[in-house]
Amino acid sequence: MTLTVLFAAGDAAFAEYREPLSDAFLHHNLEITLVTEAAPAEVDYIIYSPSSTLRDFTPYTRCKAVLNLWAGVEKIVGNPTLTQPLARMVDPALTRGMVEYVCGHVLRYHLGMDAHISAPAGQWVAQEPPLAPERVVGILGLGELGRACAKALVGLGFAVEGWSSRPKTMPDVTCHHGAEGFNTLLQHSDILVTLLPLTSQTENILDARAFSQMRDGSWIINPGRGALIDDDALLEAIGNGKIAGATLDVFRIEPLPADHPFWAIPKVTITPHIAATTRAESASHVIASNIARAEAGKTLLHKVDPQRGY
Ligand code: NDP
Ligand code: OXD
Repeated sequence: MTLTVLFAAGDAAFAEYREPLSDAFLHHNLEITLVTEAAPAEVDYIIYSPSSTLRDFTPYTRCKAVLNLWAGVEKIVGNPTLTQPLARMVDPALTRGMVEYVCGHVLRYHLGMDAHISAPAGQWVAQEPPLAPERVVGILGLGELGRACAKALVGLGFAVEGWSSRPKTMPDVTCHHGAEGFNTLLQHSDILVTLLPLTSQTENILDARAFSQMRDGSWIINPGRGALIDDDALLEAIGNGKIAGATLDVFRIEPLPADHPFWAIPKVTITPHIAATTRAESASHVIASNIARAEAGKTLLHKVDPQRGY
């Protein structure tokens, strides 16, 4: 039977995805008509990204699943018209990208690289950074991405601690959970990485109270979501030296408006939501294999729990 798959992720993405998706469908023995427009009642699956104009899922009565091209689902999970199962993107290439981004920025702060990069010519100031085991990297969120980053940082020798909603165990990682665990992680971390989804529970989780618990001169790396951080509280914490530097990849408004104060602060490094991009070839295989699973009557992988919001 031929399935109709609606690509609702924007025209630019369609140009990028059309061929890799067709190859992946073939690879998974799926007969699929891939379209950007269709009568809603004839659509079997929807491939979605927040750049889509699709907001009302009600008419898609035959649709068996909505497959998000993004790992984060905060822009769709609360849609009251979405009654179809939602799967988010979990992809080895995306995970690898995040591991590289996080390790790169952790090493930059750990080694104090900025001091050398921006040192005036002729300035010969030798510093001895601590070695990795003396440096605690705290990771908020021990999901697909947080766990992979934790493992890589352990491999580099860092003392890694993590925090999640439910209790977890991980080799060589001190795992915390709950409100008390959150405070402990903040108090221990020299470098704090935020890899939480944005939900009503996590919005503004890094606020003035949280910053006040952190070590003096600690660093923050946020590739999670902009609204995890209270921007004003971060500006204040940087201003008073509590936070020595922040690398931010995600923002409440993207692109970050030109007049946002973050742009003017040298201690803030801004990257344009590139920590881990979804790459068409690998993501297409994830989508195709999930459709193949659903068609074989198996449960969808990476299904979002609407109650939890991630
Ligand atoms: P997962 O859903 O796999 O993991 C989420 C983790 O956060 C889990 O460990 C979960 O705990 C924890 N968590 C959620 N809510 C809470 C809470 N209230 N208190 C404590 N812990 C909580 O997500 P991923 O690792 O795949 O992705 C994380 C986020 O990274 C995405 O939601 C997205 O926002 C961001 N992202 C950013 C990208 C970029 O380029 N900047 C690219 C991709 C993703 P538990 O395990 O107990 O459920
Ligand atoms: C995200 C993504 O969720 O790029 O940020 O997948």
